[in-house]
Amino acid sequence: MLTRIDHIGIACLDLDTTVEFYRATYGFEVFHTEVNEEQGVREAMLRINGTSDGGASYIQLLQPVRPDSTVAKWLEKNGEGVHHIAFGTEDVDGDAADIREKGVRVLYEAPRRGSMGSRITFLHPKDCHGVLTELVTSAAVESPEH
Ligand code: CMX
Ligand code: CO
Repeated sequence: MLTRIDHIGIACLDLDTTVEFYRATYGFEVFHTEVNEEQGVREAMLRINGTSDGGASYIQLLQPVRPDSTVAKWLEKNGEGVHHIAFGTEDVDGDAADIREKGVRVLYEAPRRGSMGSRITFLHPKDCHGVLTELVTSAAVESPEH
């Protein structure tokens, strides 16, 4: 079951400048940064609020680290802006399977690694009324001792 908004993914040209905008304008601080080589991004997670299911909600700022990455291609076409939304679930495998049964294309056979050790998959935007949609099970939910 999808129980929360995990994050909103925003594509930007320069991560440091964009992080500074979110800090100076809204007071949001960086909670975590990492490079995800597989996804081709350097990212900053800005934690907005915690939720009762052990997860939290974030703004995910994404800067491409290679020109052939999905985010680089998207930025070239669209410029900076909202790239995807992500729903949180305790069971990304089960929810992805259920959604696939409904005829929506799930992009990965099995969930891959997302921010902070989470497990993620994506639904094709053309099957979701134009919205690239990510499903996330956070590491905190799977191993609450961490
Ligand atoms: N939101 C909405 N529509 C999108 C989109 C997005 N982010 N990205 C692409 N599309 C649309 C395009 O506009 C295009 O539509 P038209 O045919 O009408 O022009 C269509 O989908 C195909 O787009 P494309 O530019 O040819 O791109 P690809 O098919 O090569 O890739 C997708 C699209 C969704 C398969 C790819 O972006 C993908 O695999 N995404 C999942 C991984 C990802 O986004 N990783 C980065 C974030 C990592 C993280 O969150 O941790
Ligand atoms: Co994301």
